[in-house]
This record gives sequence, C-alpha cells and structure tokens, in this order.
Amino acid sequence: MTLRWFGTGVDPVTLDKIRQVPGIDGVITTLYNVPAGVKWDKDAVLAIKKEIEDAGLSIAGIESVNIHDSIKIGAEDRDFYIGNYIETLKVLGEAGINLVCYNFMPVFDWTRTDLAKVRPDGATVFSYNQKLIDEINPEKMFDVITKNADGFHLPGWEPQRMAGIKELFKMYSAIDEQILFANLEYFLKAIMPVCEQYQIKMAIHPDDPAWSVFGLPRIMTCKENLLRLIRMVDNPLNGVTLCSGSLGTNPDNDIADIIHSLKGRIHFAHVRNIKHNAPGDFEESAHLSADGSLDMYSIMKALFDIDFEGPLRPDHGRNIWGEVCMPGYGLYDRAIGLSYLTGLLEAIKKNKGVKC
Ligand code: DNO
Repeated sequence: MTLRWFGTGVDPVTLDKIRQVPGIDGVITTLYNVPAGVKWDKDAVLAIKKEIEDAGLSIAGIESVNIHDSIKIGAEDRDFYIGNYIETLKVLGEAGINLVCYNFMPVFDWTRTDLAKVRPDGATVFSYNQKLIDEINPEKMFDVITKNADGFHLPGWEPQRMAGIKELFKMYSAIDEQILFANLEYFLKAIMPVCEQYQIKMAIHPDDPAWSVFGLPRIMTCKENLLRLIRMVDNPLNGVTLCSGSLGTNPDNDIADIIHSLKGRIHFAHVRNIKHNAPGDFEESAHLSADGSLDMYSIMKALFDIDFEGPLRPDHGRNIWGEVCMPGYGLYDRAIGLSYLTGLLEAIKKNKGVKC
C-alpha cells in the first residue's frame, strides 16, 4: 500500500504524516519540476530517496517519468529524447528504483472539467462533462484547470508543457491511433535493454478519460488495446498501471475482467471509484463501492486472484475537512481510501485462508 507524494516544497502533505497512515508501505514519487525530455540528475534522485528513507518509508516507484511529445509524435529528434529517457532509467536503476509509471496521452494528461464540484455532503471532487469539453477550446481548458487549482501546479498540467499548446496541436494533426501505437512500440523497444539491465518495470497509465479528447488520438483506453500493448513488446517488463478510475470512465470496460486478462503484466495499481451521472458525465466519488459506480470488492479480489504483488495506491481523494492541498491529492480522503482498500484486502485474504 502506497500513497503518491510530490516532494518537499511541492506537496503540502508531509512524509511524517504519510507514515502515520496505517498499512502504508512506501510512497510513489517523482522529480516534480523536471520537464519531460530532460535527463534526471543522479544526485537529485539520491537526495529524494534519502529523504524518504530517513522518514521511515521507501520509494515504491516513480510516477511519472513523462514522455516528451517528440517521442509520441515520432518527430525527427525522438532518438535524442529516447536517449535522455534511457539515461534517466539508468539513474533510477542505479538507485535501486525499479518501477516507472508513464503515459502516452498526446498533449494533455488526465482531463477534468471541474476540480471542485460540490457534492451534497459539502465535499468537493473532480468531475468531467463531455458537453463542456465540446464547447471550449484546449487553451481555455488549460485556463480552467489552472484557475481551479488553488495556486498548485497539477501533475500533467505543468505550465511549461502547456506553453506551446497551439504548436503541439499542429504537430499532432497527422497522428492517428495507428501511428501513436507504432511510436509507442518504437519507444518501448528502444528502452527494453536498459529495463532488462536494471529489471525496471514500465507501467503505462491508461488514458483518462478513456476516449479521444479535443480530437487527439488516445490508445490506452480498453482491454483490446492494453492487450495489443503487452503483445507488441512481449517482455514481462512492459506492463500496465491498472487505474480503475481511468478505465472506469467508460462503463463498457469491465475492470475485473481487464485485470484477469493482464495477469503478470500489471506492475502498479491505482484503485479508486467514480460515479457515472450520464454518458460522458461522471464525478470522482469516495472510494467505497456504495458511493460510486464501480464494485471495489471485485476489483481488489481480481488483483488478489491474479497474484498482483506490485504497489497499489488509492487515487484522487475528495477534498474534505477544509484541507488545503493539491486538488485530488489531499491526505485525509486518500487515507480513508487506503484504509478501506486495506480492509477489503484483509477480508479477501482471510476468506481464502491466507494469514494477514
Ligand atoms: C492523475 C494521474 C496521472 C498519472 C499519469 C501517469 O492524477 O493519475 O497524472 O500520474 O498519467 O503518467
């Protein structure tokens, strides 16, 4: 069981508080201010590792080492950026870190239309409504996300990534799903040797929401495409971050079935619930099954049944109790979520006669 932590000076949640969450084993972190495409500095990696270990925790994995758009587009300079990615993996491998979460979403990472939808109990949550997306342009979207973020820079919406957004859209105009898949394959084949050298597991994050946004191609959206990913580079180190909330945006995705079909290739899990209001309209509920549309018991049970052994973390929390935090990443609701998931797991294990 892990929690995501963005680093001192970025994340208002501190390691000493995280350590007090019952059941916590480690944190998932990143060098938050390093832009995509830049090689990570060895000393910076060792420093964050030491800071986390000094706090009595460990680094369970990196989320994310972001992929430069030239790699996703297959631009002429992609080999340069792949070279930097390989160097970063070496730095991580040398530091004994062997799990990397990344995504292959063009331009935007996850997308929401409201970061603080008020629910009847006063909690605020992320929500998404396709109708709103259809009415605005991508630049406006960036403004909406930034203005709503309480002065925090959200992961995936870093200003430096968004600075050249018009340019980026132009560069993607010739890219369709097949080309994006081919560029992902090229990238993965290039990095597999270094992954093998250090036994680094690559865990691609599904696209969120699990469909095309602003006409950009999106490929990590469903079982068929996830299977295509693991088969096209059939190395056990090429795997997936099973994110129930992202895949769950599409009610046609049967999460437990997807988990079973990816046995052996899920290296990391994000487990959270969402509530569907109407087609293309959803909000992020509390973690428990009764509050949303996903069956969290069946998701945890499927992970147990496939012998999933990687780090698992609760995902976006609701904003509750007046916490001032990065939207989606407060301590309070994620700690509640973690406790709930730990409880489900204990029940699942004991039911199977496993001691815990
Ligand atoms: C959102 C996160 C994503 C995720 C990246 C992985 O809160 O789930 O930003 O970290 O897509 O690269």
